[in-house]
Amino acid sequence: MKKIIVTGALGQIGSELVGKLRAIYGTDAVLATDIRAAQQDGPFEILDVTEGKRMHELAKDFGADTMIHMAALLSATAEKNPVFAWNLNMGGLMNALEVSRELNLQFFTPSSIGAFGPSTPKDNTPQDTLQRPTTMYGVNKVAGELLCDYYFTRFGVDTRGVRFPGLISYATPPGGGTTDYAVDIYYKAIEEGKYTSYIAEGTYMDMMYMPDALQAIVDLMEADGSKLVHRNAFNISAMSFEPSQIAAEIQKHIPSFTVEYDVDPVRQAIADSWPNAIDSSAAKAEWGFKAQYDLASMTVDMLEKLKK
Ligand code: AKB
Repeated sequence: MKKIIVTGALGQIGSELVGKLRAIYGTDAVLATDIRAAQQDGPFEILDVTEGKRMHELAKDFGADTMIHMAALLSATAEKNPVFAWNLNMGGLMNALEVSRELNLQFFTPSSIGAFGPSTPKDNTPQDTLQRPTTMYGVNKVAGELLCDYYFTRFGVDTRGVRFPGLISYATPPGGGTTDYAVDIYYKAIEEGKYTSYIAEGTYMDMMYMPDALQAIVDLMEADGSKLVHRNAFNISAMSFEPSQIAAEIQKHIPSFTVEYDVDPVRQAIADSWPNAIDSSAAKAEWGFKAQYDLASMTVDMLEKLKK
């Protein structure tokens, strides 16, 4: 990666990824784009990813050799507006893949644990398994995984990607996801000393701390392509927990912290359709995926950073 265009650069992952990429490859090597304007430390352009011609022009003028396509609606928001989600998630991805084909760009886009469904094995979910998701987000993610495979086998585009679990960060709040409770809980623990969870006790989901997610993107993009068997949609996870376990971990630092439950049926149904814990062994074997943070070390870091 030398000249990288990032879509969705102001989103939960994009806003931290751009900083990391600029630290590694240089400020001017990363063109951040998003549908809304923002003050940036480096090159920035407004881009609606449903406008393929503008995406092509921006990537070409920048001299990009890499596209990191992050712009997408998350699971809960997509469920509220499925038609818009289809148009944005699939239209944006098609444009990004086409621009990558036309300009011969290396390509990354994330899939998600949302690409699995209720008939998927719930524990130690294999890399290659049944995928019949019951959400629009999941339908988009499965179709996206297949499209990325297609662009590699049909056109030779160097497509790569992972299935992200819920991502937890102190820097940028997520928006519209099912796993967001695991971020909100830290904010509320510090601000109010209590949290009301919209996800029921006992609901396990895979999670990862943002620094590990960003490192995974860089590591996969830098990996030797000849060693990749899967290329796209690698299962990666750092931990799996349910709400009372993250609450107990926070209580080790804030003993008075309490949690109540007021379950949101929409997000609970989505969570119930996802795995408890996925198997990341293909990512470990093919490109050396490794997470540094577990629940305990992530909690120490989150609380320390948020208190500041
Ligand atoms: C969401 O909850 O929608 C995302 C995801 C797991 O893809 N965080």
